[in-house]
This record gives sequence, C-alpha cells and structure tokens, in this order.
Amino acid sequence: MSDRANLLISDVLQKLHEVIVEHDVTYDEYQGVKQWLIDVGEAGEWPLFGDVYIEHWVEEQNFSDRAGSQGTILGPFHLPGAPHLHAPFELPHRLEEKGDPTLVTGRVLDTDGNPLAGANLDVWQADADGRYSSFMPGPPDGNLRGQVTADENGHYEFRTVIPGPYTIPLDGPTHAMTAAAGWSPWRPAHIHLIISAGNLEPLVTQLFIDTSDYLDSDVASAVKAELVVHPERAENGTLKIDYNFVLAPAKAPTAVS
Ligand code: MBD
Ligand code: FE
Repeated sequence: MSDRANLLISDVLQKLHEVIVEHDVTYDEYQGVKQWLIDVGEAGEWPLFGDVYIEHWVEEQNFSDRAGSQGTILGPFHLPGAPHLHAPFELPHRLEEKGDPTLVTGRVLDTDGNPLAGANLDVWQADADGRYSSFMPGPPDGNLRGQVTADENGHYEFRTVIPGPYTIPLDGPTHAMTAAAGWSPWRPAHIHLIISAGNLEPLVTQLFIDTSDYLDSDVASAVKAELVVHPERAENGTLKIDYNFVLAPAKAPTAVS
C-alpha cells in the first residue's frame, strides 16, 4: 500500500462518482460501460486507447516547461531495437514503397546550441496507406523503422517516404466509443522519433506533415504547432524536410513506489 496510490485511486473514483451524480447515470449506462471496458481488453486495445485518449495529458503535464524542442506522445506502435542504419541512411522499405520520397535532415543540439555528436534518432512511421509494420496487415516486419546516428557536427539525415494519415481500427471498441461521441477517428500524417544523446532527456516527438488532413482534429490530440513541418520540393523532385532538435537536460527522476 502506498500513500500515492491511495491518493490517485481515491481521486479517480471520486471524479467518477461526481459524473454519475451530475449526469444521473442509469443502470443501463453502467452495464454498457462495463461491457465496453471488457471489450477493449478482449480486443487488445488498451494500449491504443490509453495512448490516444490519455497520454497527451501526461506528456503535457510532465514536459510543458521543458527547455528545447517540443515533444509529444510516444503512441502504441514503437518497437525497441530497430536496426542501427549506416550512411546513406534510409529507413528499410519495400522495393516499390508507395509514397513521396523524402529526405529528412537537420541537427541535434543542446540548449546552448552545441552540436550533439553521435546523437541517436530512433525513427518509425506508417506507410503511405497509414499502416505500421508489425501491427497491421500490409507492410513486412521492420518496414519504415530504423535508428539513425548524427555525425560529429550533430547533423543527421535519412531518406523515407511521406506517411499517410492513420485511422484507429474502425471495427474495434475504441472506435465504437469515438463514433458514439461523434469524433473523428483520424490522426494526421506524422513521423515518430526518439532523439537521445548522452545523459540529456530523450526527446519523444513526432513531425506532422503540413499538407496532411486532420491536423486540426487529431484523435490523439498530439499535434503542436512547433512540430508541423513543410516539405520543400528540391530540383530532383525529392521532398526535403529540415528540422533541428534541441535536447534539454534530464529531468530529476521522481520516486515511484
Ligand atoms: C498512432 O499512429 C499514434 O501515433 C498514436 C499515438 C495512436 C494511434 C496511432
Ligand atoms: Fe503514429
């Protein structure tokens, strides 16, 4: 038993009680919600539900005052241990990968503007149809996932394709709730990254493509203006995204019991 657990659990239940009283919740509604909770578990959608509807508040609470670049939610589709790529960096992909070829470049810096030589960028994204490898039918395992290393000047670059927007599974309980509330099930097109260097705070973030639909209606509420990028078309036809990442000092660890 911990005081922290007692406090948080009591408060969550009290807030539920307040909703039941304020809105005069019926027995039918209670039984409906109970079955829905069971359905989310049976469909394996708790990671999805949590990261879509709750994680953004936790991220904002923990990092809104952080120096350096903006972060946003991790989401449910990161896989640790993606292969470390070598120059010329290119995310693993199928021979005929759909989507606009894109070069993502920039620098990784500390808050004093010093380059972070050898910084690591763990990158993952959906394909042009909005599908993540290892989680959805379509792309083979490992598709569009890889780790990129910055050079001695903190410069990084990797080739990929512009991802498509993503919809949460339309046949599952998370979407059933979303539809019941009348909300959009879409996430705008985005590339996930975790940037880390030395003992600085790892930056968990996403870059959002400015030409994508749904930037103003992200089901996961994870878009921040600072993270919307504008791919420029170079003479050779390739799109280019330029973005610098600034890493802040590590947050003091908080005790958890
Ligand atoms: C995603 O692609 C995502 O990034 C999150 C957070 C939730 C659902 C799908
Ligand atoms: Fe995602």
